[in-house]
Amino acid sequence: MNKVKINKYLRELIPFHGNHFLTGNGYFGVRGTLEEYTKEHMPCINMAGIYDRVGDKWRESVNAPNPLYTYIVSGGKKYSLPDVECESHMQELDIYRGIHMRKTTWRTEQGIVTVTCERFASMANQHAIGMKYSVCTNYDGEVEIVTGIDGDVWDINGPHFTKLLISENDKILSVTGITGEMGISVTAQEKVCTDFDAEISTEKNNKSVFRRIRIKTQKDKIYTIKKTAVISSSVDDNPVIEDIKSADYDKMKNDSINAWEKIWEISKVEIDGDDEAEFALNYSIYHLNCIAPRNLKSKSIAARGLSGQVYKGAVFWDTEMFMIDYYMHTEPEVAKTLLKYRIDTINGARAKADEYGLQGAYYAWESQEGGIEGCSEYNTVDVFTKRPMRTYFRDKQYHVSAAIVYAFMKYINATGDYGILAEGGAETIIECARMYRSLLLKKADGNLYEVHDVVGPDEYHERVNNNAYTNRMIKFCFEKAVEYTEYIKNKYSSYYDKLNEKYDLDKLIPLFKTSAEEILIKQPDENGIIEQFDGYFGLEDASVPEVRARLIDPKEYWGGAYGVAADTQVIKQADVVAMLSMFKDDYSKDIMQKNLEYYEPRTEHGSSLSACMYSLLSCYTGDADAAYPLFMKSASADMAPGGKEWIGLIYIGGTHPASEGGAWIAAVKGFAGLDIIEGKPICRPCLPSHWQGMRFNIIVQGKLYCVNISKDKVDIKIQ
Ligand code: IFM
Repeated sequence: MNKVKINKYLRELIPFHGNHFLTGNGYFGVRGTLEEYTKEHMPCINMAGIYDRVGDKWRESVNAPNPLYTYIVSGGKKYSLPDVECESHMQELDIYRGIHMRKTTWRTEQGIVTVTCERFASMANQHAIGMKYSVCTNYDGEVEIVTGIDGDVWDINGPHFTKLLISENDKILSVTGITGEMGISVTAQEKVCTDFDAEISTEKNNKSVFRRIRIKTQKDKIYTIKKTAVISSSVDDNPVIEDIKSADYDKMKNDSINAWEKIWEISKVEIDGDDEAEFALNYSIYHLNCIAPRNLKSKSIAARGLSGQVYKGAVFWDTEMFMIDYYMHTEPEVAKTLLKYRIDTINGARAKADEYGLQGAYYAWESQEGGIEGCSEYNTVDVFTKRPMRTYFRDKQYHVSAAIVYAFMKYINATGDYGILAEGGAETIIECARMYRSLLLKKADGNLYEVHDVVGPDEYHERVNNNAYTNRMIKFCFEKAVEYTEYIKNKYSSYYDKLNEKYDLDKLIPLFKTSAEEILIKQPDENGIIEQFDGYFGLEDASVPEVRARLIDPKEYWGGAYGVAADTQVIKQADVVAMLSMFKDDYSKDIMQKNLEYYEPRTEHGSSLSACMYSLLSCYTGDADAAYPLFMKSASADMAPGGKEWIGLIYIGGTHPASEGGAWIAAVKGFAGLDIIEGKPICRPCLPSHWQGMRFNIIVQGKLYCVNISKDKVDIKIQ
C-alpha cells in the first residue's frame, strides 16, 4: 500500500481531509483541500515560523496567498465542490512521492466534465509548488478554467494581511500579503503553461488575481495546464532558487520525487505480517517528513505541524518529547535545528522566567518566534457562559523546560554531538536548572525540596503539588546540568570560562548537585503505585465512562477549576506512565506493570500524546500485545476522522505530529527495543505476536545501520 484514498465526496469531512491529505516540505504545509475551495472550507498554505497578531486576538501562524486556487465554469456556471454536487469524486495521496491527486466529474447542461489534478509541495526546492490540472468533456463545447492566486485566505484569528499587493507581469501573477503586526511580507507567484490554444484573460480584485482560460473542447480530449508556483517571505532563511520564469513543471516534479525517494531510503519501516500497521506507521512518518524544518535555521515544529493555525502554530514540548527521536535517528541535522531553535530563543524563555519572578529560562508553553509565549491565560472558552476560562497551562506547566533538557540528552546520545553543548546547549541547560532551583521549597520541618502549584502532563488537574513527573524531570535537569558542565569544563574550557564568569559555576554546580539529591521523588506505595501528585489518591475514583456521562455538553472542558474530571482520578494523558517510560532503568517491570494497570483505566487519552506512552511502557514490561492497540491508536491519529476537535469552544483539529512521532518511538524503541549503549545501537525486541519481523534504518553517531528483526534473530549491520 502506498496511498490514502477516498472514492466518495463527503462534505462533513472537509476539515478532516484537509489534514488527512496534507502535503508539505517543512517551509510550508498545503492542506489537502480541493483547488476550488475558498476560505470557508479551510484551504491553506501554512507558513513555518511566521506569526502575526490582529488586535487583542491570539497571535497565530500566517497562511500564504493561495496560488493553487482553480475552478471550472461551464455554460456560465461555476462547478465546484461542495456547492455543486458531483457525479463522482476520488482523492488520494501518494505518501512515498508526496503527490496529492483528485478526480471529479460533474454533470453539466452540456454533458459530463471531468477534472483531474495532481499537485505537490516540492521536497527538492522548499519554495516551490507544482500543479497539473486537466479538464475533459464528453461533448464538443466550451469550458473555462479559472486559475490564479487567492489572497483572501482562511484565518482563525485574522485577517493577517493588512495590505495586499497584486500584480501581473510578463504572464507571472503575484500576490504579496503584508502582515499588520510586524510588516512581514509573504508572496505567492505563479505561472501557467498550456498545451492547447485558448483565449486567456486576467482579472483582479482587491485580494486576488486570476486568469480565465477559455477552451473550445473536443469530446474526450484532455486539456492540461501546468502551474509552477513559488512562495517566499521577507524573513526567509534561504533565498528562492527557482526562477519562476524558467520553472518547468515536469522537472520540478521529478526533482521532488527524487528528494522524497532519498528520504524514504532511510526512513521507511517495514513490518512483516501486518500491512495495516506498516502503512499506518509510514503514513505517520510521511507527516513527520512533511514538516521537518530541513535546511532551515533554528526553526521548530508546531503542535499541529503545518496543517493550519490551530494551537497558534506554536511549538510545544511535543517536539522534544515525541518528535525529535525520529529525526535524530533519520536526519540528525533536523534534530539539531530543533534544538538550535531552543538555544536561539532562550531570551524569550528568560523573559518568561522574569515575568514569573523566577531565575533562568522558563520556556513558553506555546512558543512562537523568538520564544514568545503564545499561550493565553484564558486558553479555552466555557461552553455554557461563552466566557474565556482561566487555565494554568501558561503559568504552571514548568515541565516544558525539562523536556528540552531531556531532548539534549537524547540527541547527544544518539548523535555523539557533544559540540552542541558549546554552541549554546550547555547554557540552555544551566538556565533551565536555574529556573527550577528558584521553584524549590522546603517546609519548616522538611528535609526534601518540594515543588508546589504546578500542572503536570495531565492538564485536567491544575495547580497540584509534587507532581511525580515534574519533580523527576527537575531532578534530571539538575543532574544533566552538573554532568554537561563537567564535560565542557574538560572539553571546551574557554566556553566554560565564559559561562563560569557569567553564572559563577563553581558555586552554582554544587547547588545543582544538592538540589538533585534532595528533591522529593515519589516512590511506589505498598501496592506499587506512584501517586501522580499529593492528594491524588484521595480524589473520587470514578471511571472514565462515569465522568464522561456527567458532561452536559460534549464540547465541555474536562479540566480547569470545575471540569468533570478535576475532582476525580480520571486523567487526560500519560503522566506517571510517561515518567516510567522515560526513566525505565529506575523501575522494575513489576512496578511498571502495576502502574499501567492502575492508570490505564483512569486515563481518558484526551490528548493524542497519551497512547504512545502507554504503548511504550507496555513494551518495556514485555507485553507487546497490550502495547499494540495503543501503538495503532497513535499511528492512526490522522488516518480516520473522529479525533478530538474541540476544547471548550476552541477548535483544535489538525494533524498530530506528536502522536506520529510517538508511534515511531513505540515501534522502534518499544517493539524493536532499540537502545543506544556506548554509542552503538542494540535491540531487545518485543514484537506483537502476529508480527513476523521488522526492518528499518537508523543513524547512530554518524553511522547508518540497517536493523533486521525476525521472531528469533536480531541483525544490525552498518551500511
Ligand atoms: O502539548 C500538548 C499537551 O500535552 C496536551 N494538549 C495538547 C498539547 C499540544 O499537542
